[in-house]
This record gives sequence, C-alpha cells and structure tokens, in this order.
Amino acid sequence: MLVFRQLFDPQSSTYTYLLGERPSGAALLIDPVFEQVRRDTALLGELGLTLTATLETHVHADHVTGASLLKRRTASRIMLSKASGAAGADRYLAQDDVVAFGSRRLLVRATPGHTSGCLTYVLDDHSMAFTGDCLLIRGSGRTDFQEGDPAAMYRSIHEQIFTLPDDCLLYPAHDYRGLTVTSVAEERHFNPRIGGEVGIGDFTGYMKNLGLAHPKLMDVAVPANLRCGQPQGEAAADEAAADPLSDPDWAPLRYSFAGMWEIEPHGLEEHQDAAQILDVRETDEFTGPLGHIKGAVLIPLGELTERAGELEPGRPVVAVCRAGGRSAQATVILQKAGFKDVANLTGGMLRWRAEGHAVEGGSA
Ligand SMILES: N[C@@H](CCC(=O)N[C@@H](CS)C(=O)NCC(=O)O)C(=O)O
Ligand SMILES: [Fe+2]
Repeated sequence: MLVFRQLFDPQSSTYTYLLGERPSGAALLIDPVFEQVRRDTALLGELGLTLTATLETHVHADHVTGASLLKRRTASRIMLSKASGAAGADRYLAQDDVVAFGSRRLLVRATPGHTSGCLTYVLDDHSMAFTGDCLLIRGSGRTDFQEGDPAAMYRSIHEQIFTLPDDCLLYPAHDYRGLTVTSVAEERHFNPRIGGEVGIGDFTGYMKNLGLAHPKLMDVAVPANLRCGQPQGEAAADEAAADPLSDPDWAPLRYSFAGMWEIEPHGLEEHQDAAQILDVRETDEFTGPLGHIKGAVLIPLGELTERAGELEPGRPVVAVCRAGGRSAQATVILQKAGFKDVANLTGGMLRWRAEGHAVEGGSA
C-alpha cells in the first residue's frame, strides 16, 4: 500500500512530498524544508513510517533543505543528482536510476533547465511524477539564475514529462497560488508557456521576459544546499548550532503533527517536579470521580485567558483535562500568554488513571 502526503512550507511556498510503503514502513521525503523538519518527523512518527532517504529535485535557491538535519535525526540517506554539483550526499542520481522504498520505486529522469541538476521523480506505475521546478502548474521554473537554460527546459518538459501517460498526476516543488496538482494532459493543453503549439522559440522568448526578482534567501540557500544543508565551520562542531531545532529537555516530550508538545503519563510521573500541572476541567470534574493529579492547579479552560497570570511565569506547564482535548487548547492559550515551555498530557486523566498513576480524590 502506498502512503502519500503533500506538505507545504508557507514561507517559501515549497511542497514537500512524503511517499511511504506498507507493510515495510519505508518512506522517502522529496524536497524537505529545514524549518519543517520537526513537523515532518512528527508525521512520519504518527504514521509509523521510517525515513530511509531524502531526495532533492534540485539545489534550491529559496529555502535551505532539511536533508542534513533529517539525516542527523533519522539516519536517512541524502540523495540528489550528480549534475547538481552538491557535496555531502550519500547517493548521487542520474537518468534512469531507481530509488526503492519497500516494494515501490521512484524512477529518475534528468530534467535540466531551471538548474542543470534538476531531476523529475516518476512513481513506478507512472501514476504520479514530482517535477521539481521544471514543470509547474500552468507555469515552469525560472531559467534566469544558477545554470538556467530555457532551451534545455523546453526539451526536458517535452521529452521527459510530456511523454508520461496523459493521466499521470504532476506534483511541482512550488506553487505561488495555492494550486496543488495537475496532470500531463492538462499541461500539454493549457500550460500558457509551453502547452499547445508553443515552440521552443516562443518558450525561450517567454522565459527571457519573466522579470522576477531574485529569491530573498538565495545568497544563504544556494551555498547551504550545495552542502545538502550541512552547517559549516564552527556551527558544524557546535551541537546546538548544527541542530537549532533542538527539542526542549525539561521532560521527555513528543512533538505532534498537530503542532504541540505532548507528554505521556509515565513521563509526567517521572518529571512532576519539573513542571506546574494545570487542570483545565470544570470544578465539579476536578472534584469528581476521576480525581486529579496531586498538586494540580485548577483553572477551567473558559477562564484561562484572564487567569493565566496565576501561574508561575518561566516554569514549564503541563495542561491536563479529561481526555486531552481541552488541555490541547489550553497549551495554545498559554503560548499566546507568553509561556514558552508548555506540554499537553496525552490522553488526559482517563489515560493517567488507566495506566495506574496516583490521583487525589476521585473514586476507585
Ligand atoms: N519571491 C520568491 C521567489 C521564488 C522563485 O523565484 N521561485 C523560483 C523557484 S526556486 C521559480 O522558478 N519561480 C517561478 C515563478 O515564480 O514563476 C522568493 O523570494 O523566494
Ligand atoms: Fe528552484
């Protein structure tokens, strides 16, 4: 079974694609973004997948790749094209190479034009392809920096992408209007730059007159991506600088794809002194049959915005409720109120009790 997710980085309008296979659990990420590594690893964890490799469609000019940080965190292998000129990859790819994940495969096609190292990854059954910044939805990648070459891009699109089946779905590395997917037939007909009867001269003329400003992050992104996102110099030796997304260490926490820190009942049991426990249920629940955790402060969720000042500033907070839902909202309110170290007790009092942890009050 194929697992497929399209993920978005709003800062750079980049799409990251997760491809996984069950039952092996092997997964790939295409074009991971540095700032989204925490999100992406949370999703892999929740889906029970193991990241075996990260693949770049090219050396990006607008964001730093998450490849190196993901490798540090998950031991994934870094792959991109040989023609990219990048250092630090575990495998260099070229035309017709195959990247396996479980029983599925991605087939490599060289599609230069945006950069000379651009690759398109085609799923084994030709049902989907990841075109990077070669063919975009009703557009194409620009060809005016790095080793951009409009004639090469024209050939790449016609020979390597338009030759795929009509209904092959195409997923680009970016979209600046929020469009998510297209198909070969659609782009062959309706792409204003290269669809229909547009010839190589027309395409080249169009591309030479795009008039786009250079990406804001280009001077940082290109050198970093030519090292697959590895920090250099002093930063490489300094653990904190090499992994600036380092996780909080006041208790064993798990970041969720929902975007919050979670703590398991046994983790809280062992680190109760590290945090203040905030119970956000109603008073009758707090004193009711489920009981409450010893030392918990009661502030019902509806009063939390006004009463957050009653909590000790600077001390981590673990929010608790019946099943973990209201307390998740409490973590959002607390963060808005300026609390930095906030976690949600996973499963709330129901799980706390089910796992046999001590309560005050309540019925047996
Ligand atoms: N404003 C964006 C520029 C984005 C940009 O230039 N994107 C490249 C891909 S790296 C592109 O090919 N854009 C095509 C287009 O905008 O039509 C930024 O600062 O990052
Ligand atoms: Fe690009």
